[in-house]
Amino acid sequence: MMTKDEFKQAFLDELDTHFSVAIDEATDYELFEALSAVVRHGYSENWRRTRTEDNRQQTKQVYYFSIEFLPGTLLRSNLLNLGWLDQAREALHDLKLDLDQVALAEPDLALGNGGLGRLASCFMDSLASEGYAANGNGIYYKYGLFKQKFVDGYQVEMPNDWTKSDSPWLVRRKGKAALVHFGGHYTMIEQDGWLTPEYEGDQVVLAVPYDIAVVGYHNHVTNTMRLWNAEIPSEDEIDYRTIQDRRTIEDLTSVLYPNDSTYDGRLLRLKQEYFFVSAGIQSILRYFVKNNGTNAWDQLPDEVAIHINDTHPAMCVAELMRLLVDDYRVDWERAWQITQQVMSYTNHTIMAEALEKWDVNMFRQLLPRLMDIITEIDRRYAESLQGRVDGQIIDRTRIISGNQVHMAHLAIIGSHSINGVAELHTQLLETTVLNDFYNLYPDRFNNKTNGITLRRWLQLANPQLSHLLDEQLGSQWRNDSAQLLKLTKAADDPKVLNQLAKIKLANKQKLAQLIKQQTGLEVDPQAIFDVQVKRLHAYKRQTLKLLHVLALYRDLKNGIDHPKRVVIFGAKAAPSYVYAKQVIKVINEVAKLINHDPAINDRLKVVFLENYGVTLAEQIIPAADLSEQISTTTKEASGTSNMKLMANGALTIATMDGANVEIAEAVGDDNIFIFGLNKDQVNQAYADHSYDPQQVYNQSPVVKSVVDMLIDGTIPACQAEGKALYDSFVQANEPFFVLADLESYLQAQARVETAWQDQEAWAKRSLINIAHVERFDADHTVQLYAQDIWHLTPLAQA
Ligand code: 26V
Repeated sequence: MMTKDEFKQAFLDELDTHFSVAIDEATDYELFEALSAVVRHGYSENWRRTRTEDNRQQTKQVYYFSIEFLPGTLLRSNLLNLGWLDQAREALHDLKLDLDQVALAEPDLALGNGGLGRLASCFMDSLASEGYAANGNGIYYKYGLFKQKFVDGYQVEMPNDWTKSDSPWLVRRKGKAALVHFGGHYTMIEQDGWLTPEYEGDQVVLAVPYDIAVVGYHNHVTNTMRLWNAEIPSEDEIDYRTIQDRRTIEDLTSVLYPNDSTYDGRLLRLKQEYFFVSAGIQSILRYFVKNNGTNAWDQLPDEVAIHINDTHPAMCVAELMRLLVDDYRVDWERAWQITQQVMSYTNHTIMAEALEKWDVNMFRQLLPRLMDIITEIDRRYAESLQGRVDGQIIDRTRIISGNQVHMAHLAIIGSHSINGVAELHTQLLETTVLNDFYNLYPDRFNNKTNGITLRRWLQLANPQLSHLLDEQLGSQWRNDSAQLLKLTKAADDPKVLNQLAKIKLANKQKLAQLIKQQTGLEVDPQAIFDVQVKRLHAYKRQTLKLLHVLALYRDLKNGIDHPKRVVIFGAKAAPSYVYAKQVIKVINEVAKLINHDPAINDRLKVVFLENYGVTLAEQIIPAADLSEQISTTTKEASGTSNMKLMANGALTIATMDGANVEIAEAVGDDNIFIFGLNKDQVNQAYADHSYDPQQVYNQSPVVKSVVDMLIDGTIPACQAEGKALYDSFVQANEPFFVLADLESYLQAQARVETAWQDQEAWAKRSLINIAHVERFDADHTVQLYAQDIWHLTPLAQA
């Protein structure tokens, strides 16, 4: 434990030691660094002890391989988990400082794009908090996810050179470096009766780990997230001749998701994937051998689980095989059994475009030995099924088909567990994209619905609501979200409902200030705060929200009134995704039009906040009344902003897609607004091409009148983009059913408006949403992974 006064002293000491400054001379970043130094002292012993405890108890550990992590900021989250948050807040207050203000100096660690990377970070937090020995394994990108700016309504990407600010959370561990080999040729030579590859002309890259402590909640467990940086090996390790050589090495871990529209871009991505996979697996085996020697490989599955987060690390399967067979001389069959027991795989999308396939020639050039290993895995796979199943099924499920390496197939064939991320998503995997595999290996498939860490998304993001929950339930819910269900007892207590509404209003006032600061716009905190925050993608249908905004605008202009509403967007578009960028431009122009139209008189405001990311999400989500989860049914694997918004008392308007289905089940039909085509209707339309958007457009006056606003000159300064959106909606076989769902969506929004009229009933629905969040708590989710997939038991409490 740490008292307030101890904290204050420790903080002042750090400020003095590091910077020799008094408080009033220190910059915000110096204050942040001094605080982080105190925090590091708080976990360093636990960090060391957790490693040695794992070792002593021979506890099984999971290694979560993910090409993306999105931790956001760590100062407050580490303070919370150490149990020091209140003391720190009070100590700073005594010194006339505001912790939240100082915390703003910390930049987001943004080494990911969206849901997949944030899920990985939520899981890291939950695994440590549930006491599991877990390790993250990823890439130390020099440039994180770009910073987004709007210039003239267009998205502009600025580099995110985060390493410049010297994050206090990373520890470089040169002593744990590994060498990773690319390219060249090899020949198999016999050594003591074992065929071993001899390499020639390969490029050698030094992988140096940067470790970040992952502090568990009030439990003395501190795990590690390891990010690998590509560096030039020193001259005694390898002789590097040309500047070009050196540059290609440094480029390897330079950027997150390099542009994949060129050959070189794709090659770089493949290199990145192998780089962190090889370094990670080497370090796992090195540690295992240190503890067990080189003769205990059958124990590997008792001590190690390796998780493949989406297909990007699918090469884990082949790399483990390579190291076992080539370096440790384990028989192929035995190595294969071990590999399958160790590996598990999560699929995060059914969208064909996102299922990775690599050109065989590219693969062979970059990774000649690994390609041959994969070829052998593939050959044996086909052989094992020969004569047992239809040849077409074998052809469809092989890893190598034509000139492509199918990474999902590699992950599936090499793993004992394959899971989807929501019930509907798993069911769709089983019945559609992975149906052949499901028929072959039904027992390997299972569902693990995503979750979010309530520590970050409720305790830290919404302290006032957390306080109300303490008053109502005691503080136990902070450790055990099942307690939240008891909140339903207060569902008819007007006092509690009133407090809940007051807290929401206070959060909205705070967000209104931020909006004012960032955009200059005044918004009314009494209005409905209607929020859609997520990556910009056609299937997520920010366009549908846009059409609703246009419908409201048209009504207001025609004297048809609606409750006051502030529509808030946050979204980044992939830099090369032209359509997504057009959507941003149109939304920004529509916002400008509406926000400055005196006839609207503030009844409707549209706010598109720049640079959506973890920190901005923490500010927006607690202030939301309405959560927009309006993807085309079957397309959103799960979604996780839906869970964060629900936990903060927003009501959801949603299609029956991803985890929305389970949210609806949890809160009941009265407490959610469902609309749109269901999965059978969508799949039917795909199958028989029966969707005719032109027909919808021609037959529905409502649809036509709204969609026409995109091309009739209503919106100035974005004619081309407006036309592009219009064309996308009416094109034959439009895959996202925007017009098909529009009327149903507008009707659901009308139900929202009716519900909003009765504020107490709204607050009651909000309370019921909060009460049912346990199902979506990542603590719960990782327990299921630990039990069903990884077979871990928690570390004994230290
Ligand atoms: C999807 C697509 C769609 C087509 C074009 C390119 C492209 C690239 C990436 C992706 C998504 C890749 C995987 C992913 O991030 N999936 C997200 O994972 C979240 C965590 O499980 C889940 O909540 C989201 O629904 C899912 O989209």
